[in-house]
Amino acid sequence: METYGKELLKTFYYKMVKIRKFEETIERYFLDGEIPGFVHLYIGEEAIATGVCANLNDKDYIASTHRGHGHTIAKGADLNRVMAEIFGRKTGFCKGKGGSMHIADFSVGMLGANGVVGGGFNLATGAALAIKKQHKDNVSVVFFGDGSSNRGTFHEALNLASVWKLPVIYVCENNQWASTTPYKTTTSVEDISKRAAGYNMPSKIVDGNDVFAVYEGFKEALEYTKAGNGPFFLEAKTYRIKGHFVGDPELYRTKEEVQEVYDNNNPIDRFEEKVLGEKLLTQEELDEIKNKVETEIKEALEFAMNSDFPDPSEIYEDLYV
Ligand SMILES: Cc1ncc(C[n+]2csc(CCOP(=O)(O)OP(=O)(O)O)c2C)c(N)n1
Repeated sequence: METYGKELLKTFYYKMVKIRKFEETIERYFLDGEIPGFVHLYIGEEAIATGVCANLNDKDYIASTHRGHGHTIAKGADLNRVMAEIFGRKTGFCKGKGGSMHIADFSVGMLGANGVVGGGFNLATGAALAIKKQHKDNVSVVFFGDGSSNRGTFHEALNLASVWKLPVIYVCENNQWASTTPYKTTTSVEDISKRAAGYNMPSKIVDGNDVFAVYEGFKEALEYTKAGNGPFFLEAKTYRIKGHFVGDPELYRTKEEVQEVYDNNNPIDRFEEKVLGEKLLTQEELDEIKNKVETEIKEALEFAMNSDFPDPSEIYEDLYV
């Protein structure tokens, strides 16, 4: 393992706790009927967005999924506007007309969550084509679930990215479930990354619940891609701790299965144990970060709650660019 400075360690913790607390807050308000539409939570997968985005800057692009809050927060989008969008308020990124699955913040390179499973592949690959055509040195990243790797868009995008040697990194979040379906019952390979070989693309598997492993695995991908070699495939093994969406009765798996992961393979607990055990950070430093996050979430909630809903007369605005 490489040596980590305190600032980076604090960033890891800050981002993971921010995502976790944000998602817990959204869950509560959704169940109280305060949030319209649908929400899919990223709880348990925080180390992936955090470890990947810690390697990126605002000029790099990411394309996200229906489970996109964590990616958005990790990429540095303004929390107030993320919250406002989910609450359907005018001050949100899509003026409250998109909601959870349509959050985008181009100012930090976040090209968008996506209600279409597999919708991010071609967006991110297209962005990588633009980077290449413009001779820039940034990269494009797409986060996607194991289930979406069975869509045609996955195969089309990987093929062209490889042929054209595009600066794009495919980050598979293999959380072992696609809605109600265990991925092993629908997917021809156990490791999704095996599919990269079919497109002549190097790949790597990392423990997606270990932020250090994700950070280092992605760094390797970035170095490869930035050197002009073309795309790279990173598979992060993880687990979806919450239901597919908030309100999912989860009749397809046992509570014990989920609890086992929550208790023994929780990315935030694992990080705390490591940094405290190896005396890399103190309990006071962790508490300070947790308090900062609590304050930010509270402020974002106030911002959202005090914002107006869009006026029905605006419904046809912003449909075309
Ligand atoms: C094109 C398309 N097909 C089906 C759906 C319905 N759907 C929403 S999420 C989902 C499962 C996605 O599984 P995966 O890609 O593994 O992501 P995860 O939910 O596990 O993060 C499905 C089938 C959809 N939104 N879009």
